[in-house]
Amino acid sequence: MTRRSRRLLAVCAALVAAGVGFAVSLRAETGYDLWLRYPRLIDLDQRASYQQSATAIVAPQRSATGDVIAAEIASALRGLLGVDVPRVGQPRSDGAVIVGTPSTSPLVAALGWTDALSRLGDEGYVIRSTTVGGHAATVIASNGEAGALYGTFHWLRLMQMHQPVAHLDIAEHPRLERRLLNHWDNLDGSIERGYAGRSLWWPDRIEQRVRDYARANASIGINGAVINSVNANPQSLTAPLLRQAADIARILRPYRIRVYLAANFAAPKMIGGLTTDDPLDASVARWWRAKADEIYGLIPDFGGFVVKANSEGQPGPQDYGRTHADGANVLADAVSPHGGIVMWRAFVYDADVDPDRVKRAYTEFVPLDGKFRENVFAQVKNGPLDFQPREPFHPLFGAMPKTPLMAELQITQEYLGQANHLVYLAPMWKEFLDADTYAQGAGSQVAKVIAGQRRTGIAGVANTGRDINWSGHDFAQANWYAFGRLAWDPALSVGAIADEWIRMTWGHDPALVSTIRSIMLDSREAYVHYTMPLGLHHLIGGNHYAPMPENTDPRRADWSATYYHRADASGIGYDRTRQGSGAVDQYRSPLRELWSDPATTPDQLLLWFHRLPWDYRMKSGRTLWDELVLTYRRGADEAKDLETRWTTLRGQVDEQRYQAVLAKLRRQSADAAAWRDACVAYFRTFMAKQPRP
Ligand code: GCW
Repeated sequence: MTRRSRRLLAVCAALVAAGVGFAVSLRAETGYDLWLRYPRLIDLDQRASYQQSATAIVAPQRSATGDVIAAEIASALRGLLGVDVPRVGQPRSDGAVIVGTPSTSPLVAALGWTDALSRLGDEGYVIRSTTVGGHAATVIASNGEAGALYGTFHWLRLMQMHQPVAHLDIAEHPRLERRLLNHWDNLDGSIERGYAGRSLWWPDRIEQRVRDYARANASIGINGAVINSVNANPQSLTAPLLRQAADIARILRPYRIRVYLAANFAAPKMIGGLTTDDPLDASVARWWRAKADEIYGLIPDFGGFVVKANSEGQPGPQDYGRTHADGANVLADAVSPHGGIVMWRAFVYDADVDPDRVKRAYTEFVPLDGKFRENVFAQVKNGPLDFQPREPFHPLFGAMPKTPLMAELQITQEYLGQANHLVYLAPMWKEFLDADTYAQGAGSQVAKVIAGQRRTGIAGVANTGRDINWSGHDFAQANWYAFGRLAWDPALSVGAIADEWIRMTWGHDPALVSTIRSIMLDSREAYVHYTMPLGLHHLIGGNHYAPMPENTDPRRADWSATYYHRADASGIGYDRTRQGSGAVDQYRSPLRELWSDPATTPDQLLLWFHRLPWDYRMKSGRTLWDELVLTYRRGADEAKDLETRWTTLRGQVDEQRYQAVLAKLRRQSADAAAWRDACVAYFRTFMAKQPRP
C-alpha cells in the first residue's frame, strides 16, 4: 500500500469513526425506529453547538415519566452527537437541560413561571434558554408531567430537524384534550382492517415493542389508546382480560397514555349473567357501575369506554326500544364517579331510517342533542359514509351544539390501498378540519367547532401492528405521525408535517426532501383520481381494495357499488339534491344551495351529490364521460409517476427501505391501471347505450 493510499484510508477511518459518511447514514434500516432514528449528525459545527447546549440532563427523580425523559434524551444525544450525556441532580456547569414541573423539580419551581405554566395546562410546556444557578441552561417546563415529556420531544425534534437550540423561547399547548388511537384489535391477535401484522398486545405482548409504541405516541402527543376493537368481544370486560389491560396500562402510563376499552353493550347478559341489557333496568345500571369500579380498581387512570351500538349487527339500546342516549348514559353514569368518559359512536346506518345511507346518522342523532350526560362524546367519522378517499364532512359537525363530538379519522388505509399504496392522508384530514360547517356563520370550520366544545377530542383508527416497520408500508408511518401532529394542532400545514417526518425518517438532503414531499403531497389526489373520480364512491367489493363497480351485495343494498353509482344508459351518480334523497339539506346554507346545483358543486364531489347524463357539460367544456375517462387515466399516470419519482432516490436512502417502497409503488401503479381499466370498461357499457339526440 502506498503512503498516499494509507493516508486516505486513515482519513476515511477517522471520518467513519466520527460518524461521517454514507456508511453511517445509509446503513440498512428496517423502519422499526420510525421518526426516532437519531442518526449521527454529519456537520461537526452543528454537533459542537448542540453539545454545548446539552452537557447534562436534569430530569425529575422518582418519577417514571422523569426516567423516560432522561432515557430518551440520553439515547437521542448518543445517536445524534455520539456522546454520553450524564444525568445529574444539579447543573454544575453551562449547558444543562433541565426538565420538570414546579412540583417535580425544585429548579423549575424556583423559576417563578407558575402562572405562565398553568395557562398552558398540564400538557402544554415552555422551552427556554435561560440561566439557572448562574449557569446557562435550557429549561423544559410544564405544569404537568405530560407537558414535560412533550416538551422534551419537541426539543429533540429541533435537533432532529437541524434547527438551532441555543436561544429558545417556545410555548406550546395542544388544541384538543383527548388525542386517541382506536385499535381495532381482536383478542385473538387479529386486527380488523389491519394491514401490518398482528396485534401489539393481544393475546400477548413483547414489552419492549409496546414501550416503543408508547414512545412514538408520546413524541407526537397521543395520550390515549382504545386497545380492543369496537366490534367488541364481551370477554374483554372479564377479570382475566382486564388484568391484561391493566398490564398494558402499566407499560403505557409513564408515557402518559391512558388505556380505554371498547365495551360490548350486551356484556351484562353475555358475561354478567343478567337476563337483560336494557339500559333503563336497575340491575343493568348496577352491573355497569360495579364493572366500572372493578376496572378503576385495576387501572386508576382508565380513560373510559367507546361503544359501537346498533350498528353492523352490534347489540345496543334499540334492542330494548331505548335510544342511543339511554344507552350511552348508563355507561356514562358508571364511569363518571371516576372521571371517565364514554365515546358513543354515531356510525349507524339502519336502513329503516332513510333510503340514503349517508343521511341516517344525522337523522338519528340530531334529535338526541342535549339528552346525553355531560361525560359523553358522540364519536363521528369525518364523512357521512365510511372513510372514503373523499367525502364531504359529516353534517353532524356543528349540528349538535350541546353534545361534544369526537372526530374519528381512519389512519389504517381500509379504503385507501391498505398497506400497498402510498397515500399521505394529512391532506384529506386537513380538508375535513378546514371545511366550513357554517354552524355559527361563515368561518365555522370543523376544527374550530370541535376545539370549541366543553370537552374536546379526536380519535384515529390505528395502522400499527407487529410488522417490523409497524405500519406495513414505510410511508404509512407518516399517517400515524401526521395524525398525532394534527390532533395536537389542526392548524399545522400538511407540507410542514411532511417535512418533519421526511427529515426525521429519511434524511435532510434538499433534493431528497423535496422529491419525497412531492410524492407525498400528490399521492392522495392521485388515489382519488384512480378510485373515485368526480365524487364516485364505494366502487369496491368486500375486501375494500380492488375495483368492483359491478358489485351488488345480496345482503345489503348499501354495501353494493351499484347502490352508489347508479349507472345506467341515462347517466351516473347519486342524486342527493332536494329532488333526490335530500341529503344536501343536512348541511347549512350556503352549502345546501351550492351543492344542490351541479354548476356550483365542486367537480370533486359532483357525482356524490348529483346524478347526471353522460353528455353533461363539465366546467372544462368536456362531457361527463370524457372527464371521467380522463380522470381515471390521469390517476393511473400519476400513480406511475410516483414510482418514477421514487426511482430518482436510489442510493440516497438505504437500499433496504428503498427496495421495499419501490416494490409497493410498482404494485400501486399496476393496481391504479387496473382500476382505470376495470371502471372505464364497466361504465362504457352504460355510456354506449345512452339515448342520442
Ligand atoms: O369501515 C367500516 C369497516 C368495519 C368497521 C366499521 C366501523 C370496526 O369496514 O370493519 O368495523 O366501519 O367503523 O365500525
